[in-house]
Amino acid sequence: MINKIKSAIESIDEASRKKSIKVISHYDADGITSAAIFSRALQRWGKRFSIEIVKGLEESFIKSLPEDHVLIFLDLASGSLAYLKDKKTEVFVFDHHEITEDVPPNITMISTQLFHSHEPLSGAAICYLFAKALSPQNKDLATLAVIGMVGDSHEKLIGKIFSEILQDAETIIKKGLLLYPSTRHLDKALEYSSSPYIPGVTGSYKGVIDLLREAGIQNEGGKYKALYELNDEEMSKLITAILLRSGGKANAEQIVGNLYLVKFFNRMEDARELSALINACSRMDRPFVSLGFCLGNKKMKDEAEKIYIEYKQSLVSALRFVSEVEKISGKNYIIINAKDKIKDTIIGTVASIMSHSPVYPEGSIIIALAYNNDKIKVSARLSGSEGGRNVREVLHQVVVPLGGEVGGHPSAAGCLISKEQEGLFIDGLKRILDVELVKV
Ligand SMILES: [Mn+2]
Repeated sequence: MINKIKSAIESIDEASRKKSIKVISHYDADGITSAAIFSRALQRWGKRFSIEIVKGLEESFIKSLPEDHVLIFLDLASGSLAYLKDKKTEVFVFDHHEITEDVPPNITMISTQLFHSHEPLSGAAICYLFAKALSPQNKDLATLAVIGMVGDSHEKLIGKIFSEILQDAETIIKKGLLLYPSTRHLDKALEYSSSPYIPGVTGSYKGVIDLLREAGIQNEGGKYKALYELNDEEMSKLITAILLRSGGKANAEQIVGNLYLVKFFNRMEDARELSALINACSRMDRPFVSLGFCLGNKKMKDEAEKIYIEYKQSLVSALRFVSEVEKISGKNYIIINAKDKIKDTIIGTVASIMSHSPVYPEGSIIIALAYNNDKIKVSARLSGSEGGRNVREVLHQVVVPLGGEVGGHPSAAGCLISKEQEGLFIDGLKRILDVELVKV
């Protein structure tokens, strides 16, 4: 891949002599960190460029892109090659998503998908390889690549390339409970974090104190250590105490893993927390604030932290809305049509939190809808960890006849439909969900 990157650098250099560069990146934490890495690298390279952050690539958007610019896509576009092949300008794609067709000749594609037996890398990690090949000075951007890897849940497997990125970023890795931020006082982190959800502890300060006492973790002068400061014995006692509380709903594999600690704005931070903060800004429609934050702008940092708090508040009110609103429910499923009461950018998170909540039995299907202008964002989740019906397949059966496309996995999937199809979609969904699956 590194040779492909080097030749892409030459091609971009050549093409950008006559034209200005337009970078288009995805709005999630991986896309924002990709954009931050790329813009810093281009700036140091002395290139003229502009940046646009998008939720996804629609045909009309691609058609509207100027052909007097060099187009560079980050963390997206692998599924949109059919629209891009008619562009009469140089197109570069740095991505890791599935490539759905042959790469047309006008597109230079740098993707982990093109290399068999390649380790899974996020978009930001690929952008970092580009930046580092451009100049060793860009090594200081490695932290952003770590945040991008974590943002896309690619951090579990530490392959050769990721391991080098972790080293470049001087990351501290510690095995422990997957609770973030691991840099915050443990009592507060346990009380406010819902992942993992600990019955009787999450949301209850008294429950937190009981749990910590049970695990033998003392406070010093009224203050608890942060999770990453625990010694091995304390960490293992805490994990055992949590597993006992979960009543079999959690297992060690799910709640134990690597904590990644990176230096950001001169402080030790949990990469998962930084990724959550960046995502929050995008979901609150302020992706340029998190981009500024990633680039080290102090004012944007303050702004991003404010937005993060607002985001958490809007999640809380969305969850309250969900618990109070009338739902369509049947055997093993529940449909919530939030209309314009919940933002389309947070409906997926709301569905995920519900699927982890003890309120819904294992194997329940949760489907949530929210308006996005003239479209409706649909998010489907399967509750619990023991499997059940394939929710991607369920959506597929309803949406494909309506002319839509479904993305995701068997336990978490989503799609976009037009608002006119609201009634048809819900009726179709009920029809398919009400069908009992006969086991053979
Ligand atoms: Mn990505």
